Amino acid sequence: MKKRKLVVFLPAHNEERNIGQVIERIPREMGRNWTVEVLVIDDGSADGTVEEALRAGADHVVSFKENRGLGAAVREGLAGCVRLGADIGLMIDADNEYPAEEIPEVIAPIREGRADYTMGSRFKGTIRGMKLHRRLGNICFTMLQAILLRRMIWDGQSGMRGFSREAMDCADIIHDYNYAQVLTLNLVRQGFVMEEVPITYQVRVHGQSFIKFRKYVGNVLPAIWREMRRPAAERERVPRAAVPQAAYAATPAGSAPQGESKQRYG
Ligand SMILES: Nc1nc2c(ncn2[C@@H]2O[C@H](COP(=O)(O)OP(=O)(O)OP(=O)(O)O)[C@@H](O)[C@H]2O)c(=O)[nH]1
Ligand SMILES: [Mg+2]
Repeated sequence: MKKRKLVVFLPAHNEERNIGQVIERIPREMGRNWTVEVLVIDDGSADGTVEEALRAGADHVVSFKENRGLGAAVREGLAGCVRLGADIGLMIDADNEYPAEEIPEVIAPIREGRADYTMGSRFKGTIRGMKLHRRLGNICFTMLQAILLRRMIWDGQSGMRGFSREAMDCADIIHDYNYAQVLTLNLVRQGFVMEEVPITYQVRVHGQSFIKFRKYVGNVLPAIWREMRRPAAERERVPRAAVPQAAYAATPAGSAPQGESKQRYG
């Protein structure tokens, strides 16, 4: 029986003090029928992020020559998962704030065929150390998405998300700066089923958040506007009641990504 594959990908920019710990926390055993691979998207880091990632056991690294932004890195991560033949992709921040050992729970709704897109929800789970203004910012941006999609969302800015193969194939991130809101709007409006899973979150111990309020709002709000103006091509919805494992076919690794990047696919 052909094994199924989970690719865990980490967008990273100058995370040499954190990325190794995240990779070491990733469970490599997911049951007999599964293989787990780790892909790092290094967004022009100027420190030892890549060396640390490889030391900790990363299987594949894509390095952008220059910093392109988190949206561009996540776009490349999703494409990389598809190239590597992943049945499921799981994105996790490289700053060691999210619980890599809870990956099995976060992808469970996809494995069980209930969802195409999952978000590890801090607000449904446990939050340690998040400052008040960050909480409020998260609540406001989450409410905006909930209003636009007319459904309940608990945590629209999570840095831990799971994707079915089909969701990875169809996801389109409209800007390079960020992905958090526009990716959810894009996938849900295409008809993909989203589910939130409670997770345990601990604010970063090393390094700095890249979020600068004015720059964030100035980039994210126009991108949400542009995303919402795009026609949402509703997919033909085929109910996928727990698809038997053998029915999934892993696609062979495809062509290399375009542009300024260096790859070390294992
Ligand atoms: N691709 C890319 N990733 C970045 C950049 N800046 C930060 N990151 C990565 O994005 C992830 C999240 O970064 P953070 O700075 O913690 O931002 P955040 O998690 O959205 O915000 P916080 O709530 O403050 O933690 C980490 O894995 C970073 O390494 C960047 O310029 N490009
Ligand atoms: Mg963070």
